[in-house]
Amino acid sequence: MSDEQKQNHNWAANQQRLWDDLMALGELTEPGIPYTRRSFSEMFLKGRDYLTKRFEEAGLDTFVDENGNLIGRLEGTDPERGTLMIGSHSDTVPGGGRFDGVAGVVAGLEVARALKDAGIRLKHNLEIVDCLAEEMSEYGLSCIGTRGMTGQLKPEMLDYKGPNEESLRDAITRMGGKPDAIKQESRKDIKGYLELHIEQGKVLETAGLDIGVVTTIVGITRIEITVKGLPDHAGTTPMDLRKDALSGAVEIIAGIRDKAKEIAKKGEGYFVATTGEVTVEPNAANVVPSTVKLVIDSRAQTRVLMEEFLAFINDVMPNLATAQGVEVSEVKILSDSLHSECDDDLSDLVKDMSDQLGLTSMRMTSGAGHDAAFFSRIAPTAMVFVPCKDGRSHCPEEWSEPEQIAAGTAVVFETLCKMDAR
Ligand code: HGY
Ligand code: MN
Ligand code: MN
Repeated sequence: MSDEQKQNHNWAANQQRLWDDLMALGELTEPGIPYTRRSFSEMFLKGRDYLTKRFEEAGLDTFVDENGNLIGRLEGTDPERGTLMIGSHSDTVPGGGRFDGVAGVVAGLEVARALKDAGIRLKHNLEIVDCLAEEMSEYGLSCIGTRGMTGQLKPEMLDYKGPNEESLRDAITRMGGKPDAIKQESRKDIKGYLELHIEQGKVLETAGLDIGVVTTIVGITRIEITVKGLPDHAGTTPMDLRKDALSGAVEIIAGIRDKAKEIAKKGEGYFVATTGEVTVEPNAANVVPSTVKLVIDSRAQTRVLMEEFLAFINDVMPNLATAQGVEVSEVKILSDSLHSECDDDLSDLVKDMSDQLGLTSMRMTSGAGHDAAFFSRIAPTAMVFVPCKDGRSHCPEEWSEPEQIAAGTAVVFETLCKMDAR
């Protein structure tokens, strides 16, 4: 981005308005844990209240749909054409940042305001969406609102349990949704979906580029592994007589790490796997661990790579525990989403609009999951990445510059106007 563009660009987006909303939302975080607004929490609802007010001020007809998504809608001059959607998510990971997700929601809001400022009424209906629970939630599922809107939230998922044994069904109700009205088929009126998101990696920053045009969004498979041992006195149980579940779990964690490195090194596509959650029972220093639950987050650019990893989980991983004298008592697939492809034609449009605005760009894969992955299965979908500082994300250091967000928003604005004219 040229210095001249940084100073006085004539993009549609009002940079200061965007930035003020982002920083105000960043203040809505659990006390002492920057920046945390977990889905289904009271703090999340505070963020929803802020967005609702701003949506209404922008003249959007604002409501929560049956899936728990917050939607701001502008009827088009020719509603029969269907709906164009700009969305992302306002929930965060624990100790997350101020940009992941919420930058995309605020960008959509800013596009709506910029259209109003310019006196532009689209032919299509326009919906700005804050998708419920994009991040992996305490109910064992991510992208909950988007799955619902696109007919991919299976009925049995509503019985998933969260804190205090609350069902996902009740949690969605608490967010203003109507779980009994959730359909097993997608909305039919969505004719295109755009999502601005920080890259959450350092490819754009390293290459000195302004915009990432996303091609593939990795498939994500999350697996819960339970390792069973025997609780015993840590002092009186000799090493060769104990059944220490954690000793088995650490071998599994190391085995998963090594298998992921082996697959990634093949150069046949992007692959990563993380053991991000470990629960030890009874979790006391003087008790031999009886049970360990691991949650694995694995991501692959192709299904072939994911199948290779799943074969390792099924055929090799249990032996790592038995070698330590304990056993894997359960392997549960929490979610299994295929990789998804953004729409070529719409992505070409994003690239053309970036060029037209004098912004540099490249096509790239997303190692992060996004709401766009679910929309891509039901409507033409494109993602606009903007750089983030040092590629950091899912941490308080997450940062992107005001003009970087404004540039991405301008690309979304111009792309939307072209989509509407088609
Ligand atoms: O985990 C992810 O990829 C996304 O940030 N939810
Ligand atoms: Mn995230
Ligand atoms: Mn995100």
